[in-house]
Amino acid sequence: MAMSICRKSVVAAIATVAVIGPVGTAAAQPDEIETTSAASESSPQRVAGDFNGDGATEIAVWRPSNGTWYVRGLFTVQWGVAGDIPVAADYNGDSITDIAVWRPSNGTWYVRGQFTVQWGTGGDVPVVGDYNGDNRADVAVWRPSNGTWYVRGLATVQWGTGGDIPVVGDYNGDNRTDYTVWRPSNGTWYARGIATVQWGTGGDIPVTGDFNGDNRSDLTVWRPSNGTWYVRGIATVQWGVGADIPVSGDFNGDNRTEYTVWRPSNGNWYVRGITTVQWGTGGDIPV
Ligand SMILES: [Ca+2]
Ligand SMILES: [Ca+2]
Ligand SMILES: [Ca+2]
Ligand SMILES: [Ca+2]
Repeated sequence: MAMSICRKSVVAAIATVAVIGPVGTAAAQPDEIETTSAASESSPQRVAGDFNGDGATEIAVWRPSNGTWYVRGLFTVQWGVAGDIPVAADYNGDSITDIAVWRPSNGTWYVRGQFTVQWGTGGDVPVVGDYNGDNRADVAVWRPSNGTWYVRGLATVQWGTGGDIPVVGDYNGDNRTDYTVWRPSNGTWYARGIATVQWGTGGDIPVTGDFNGDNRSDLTVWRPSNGTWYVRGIATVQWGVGADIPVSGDFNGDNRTEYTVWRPSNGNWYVRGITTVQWGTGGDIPV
C-alpha cells in the first residue's frame, strides 16, 4: 500500500519547547527540560522504512555527520553527505525500501544501486510518494515559493502555498498519493479533490499514517505542547514529550501505524505497545 513507499522529508520541525514530564504510560520517559530549535518550515514527517521487505518497518536512523545509515539488525551503510535529506522509499517496486538522499545544493536524487537524477532545486521539499499507483515511489518535490508539486514524468500541480506543509499520504485509499498540504495558520488540511478539513492547530506537527488499517491515511497531528496524537475520528493518544520527533511506521507488520516517537536527547525509540529501544543519537534523523 502507499504507506510503505511514502517517504520522508526534511528538517526536524521542533520549535522551542519546555517539556513537562513524565507523561502517559511510557515509563522510560524521563523528566526533562529541553530546548531544541531547528528549521520548522517545510515538511517534518518522518516515515520509517521496511529495509528487508518483511512487511514491518525497521528502527533506523541516518546520521548527517558521516552520511551513514544505521538500520537496526540489518546493516550499516554510508550513503549521502551532510546537508542531504534522506528520501528512502521503494523506487523499483520490490517492496524493499531503498536507501536514497536528495541533495538540495544541486537538486539531485541519489538512489543507491538504481539511479541518480536531477529533480528540484534548493528550497524545495522532497515529497516522494506513489502518485500513479504503480507501487513504485515517484521522484517529486513541492516548491514553497509557488506551491507547486513537480512529480517527475507524471504531473505538475499547483496545490498549496508558502507556509504550508505537504503531507504525503493516500487519503482516499486508491493506492495513489494525493496532493495534500496542512496549513499551520488555520490548522486546515487540503487534500486535492478529496476534502478540506480543519484538524490541528499552529505548532502541531502533521503526521502521515494509517492508524486503523483501512489503507487510507488518517488526518493526524502530533502536538508537542502536550505530546498528544490527534487522529481524526479514530483516537486521541498521549505519547511522547515536546522535543520528541514523531515517526510514522508499522513496526509489527499489522498494517497499522504505531504511535511512535524518537527522542533525540537519549536516542530512544518509543513504539507504543511494542518496544522501547535505544538506537541513534542526537543529530540523527529517524528513517
Ligand atoms: Ca509510482
Ligand atoms: Ca489517493
Ligand atoms: Ca486509516
Ligand atoms: Ca502496526
